[in-house]
Amino acid sequence: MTTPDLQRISYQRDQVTAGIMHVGVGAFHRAHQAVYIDSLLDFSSQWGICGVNLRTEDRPLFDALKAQNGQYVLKTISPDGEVAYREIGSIIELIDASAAYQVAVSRATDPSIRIISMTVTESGYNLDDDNVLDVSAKPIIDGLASGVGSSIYTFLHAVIRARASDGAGPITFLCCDNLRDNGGKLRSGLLQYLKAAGDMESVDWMTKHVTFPCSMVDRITPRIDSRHSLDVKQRFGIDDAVTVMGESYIQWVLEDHFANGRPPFEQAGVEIVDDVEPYEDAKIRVLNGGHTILTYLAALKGHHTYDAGILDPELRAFFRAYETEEVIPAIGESPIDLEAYRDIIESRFSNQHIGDTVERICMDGVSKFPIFVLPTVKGMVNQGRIPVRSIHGIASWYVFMRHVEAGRIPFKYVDPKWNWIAPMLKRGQEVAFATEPDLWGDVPTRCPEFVSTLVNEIEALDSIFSVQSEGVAG
Ligand code: CS2
Repeated sequence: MTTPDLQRISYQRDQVTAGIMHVGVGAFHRAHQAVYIDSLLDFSSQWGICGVNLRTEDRPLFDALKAQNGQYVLKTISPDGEVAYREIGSIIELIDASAAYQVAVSRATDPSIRIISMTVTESGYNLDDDNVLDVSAKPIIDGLASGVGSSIYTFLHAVIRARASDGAGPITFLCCDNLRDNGGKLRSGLLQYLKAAGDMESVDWMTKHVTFPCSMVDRITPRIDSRHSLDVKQRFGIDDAVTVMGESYIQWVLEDHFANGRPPFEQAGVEIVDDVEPYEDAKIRVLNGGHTILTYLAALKGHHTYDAGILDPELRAFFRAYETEEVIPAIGESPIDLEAYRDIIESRFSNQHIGDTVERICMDGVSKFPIFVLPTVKGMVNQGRIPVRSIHGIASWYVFMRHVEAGRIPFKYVDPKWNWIAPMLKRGQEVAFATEPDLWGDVPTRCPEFVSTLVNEIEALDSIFSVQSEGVAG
């Protein structure tokens, strides 16, 4: 096998200035937005990225990125195994706000920063199904009390106040997380936060000077380990502790709603559209929903990687049935060819070369089901149908969590809302889980069969995967 070349940075990095501040420079950002911006810097040097970290637990990664001056190697792999390596240099500044909050806020107040974008995960917005902000969530309580902290709202609040007092000019807040109507959700969450803080001046400034474009982001970005750093070292002699890997596929669809200019995104292949909604809706339901519905069954069957899960004939048939019989009919009319879209996603999911783990996709189920799966459930119920495939997937998540409690899952299930969901896993609490409005909205009241079918499915899967009753304290 010939060694693929490393595509080197072709612009003058020292000439680049930051026009975007990005909060959350994790693997997804570095394999997605930072790559698009990197492509633009050849001819548009004022749109470099200033990366910001808000979370103390992310400091090690952030420090490692900083030690490399924000530069790293991206590896991509196509479903047929074609590999490419590229150097990415678009993150030109890094500020750890978890250690130096005011430094980040005052940098955001520089008029040259015209966009603040973010990837803080679905659970980072603390919104329920009706977009109501959970003011009892710890990061929100802490932020409201002290004016600093890990919540994105606390940071944006500080930025608004500083920009308003400095006359720094309008700004765009760009959400790049997998939420439907992500711009609208960020706006709504921030507005509620400012009101909870009693800061009506900031509400007024935000209303006049901030826009919140919606966006759809897409690239499967597996977690990687030290083997990849070794690979980069051996091939190219580069010490890279924060190298990233993604599938070759990449997509970014953006609403053209920027308060103070924007990069010429089109030139890097970003799709600029008037209405992102059909794209983000399809992506969240078909791709993220497809991931979520299958991953717990894959874990219960002992698969380590997601491709192994979807290549399991039983699980593949289930995936296709879920998409074809429930997701696509629930979406209904769409400008997108949903069957073709499903097939592309199925082929991406089957990529055996990227080793995307079941562990990564399992994490954070409490936040994911209401966003990724509930719209399909609701769509089916609206059509008077019982979403049996969705229910099967939901039951598998529940049984999976019982296995987590019983110590039978060979990886750590990470869910920021574990303490909230754990009591519902006890024997006899199945109905409480199946009727929980924070998970299933009004579906249980509108469709009692949802509850009874879910409880039966849990029982059936419990016996197939035979959790011993003593494993879960009753
Ligand atoms: C995944 C996403 O976390 C998940 O559940 O579905 O991370 C997915 O890989 C990305 O959204 C792909 O764009």
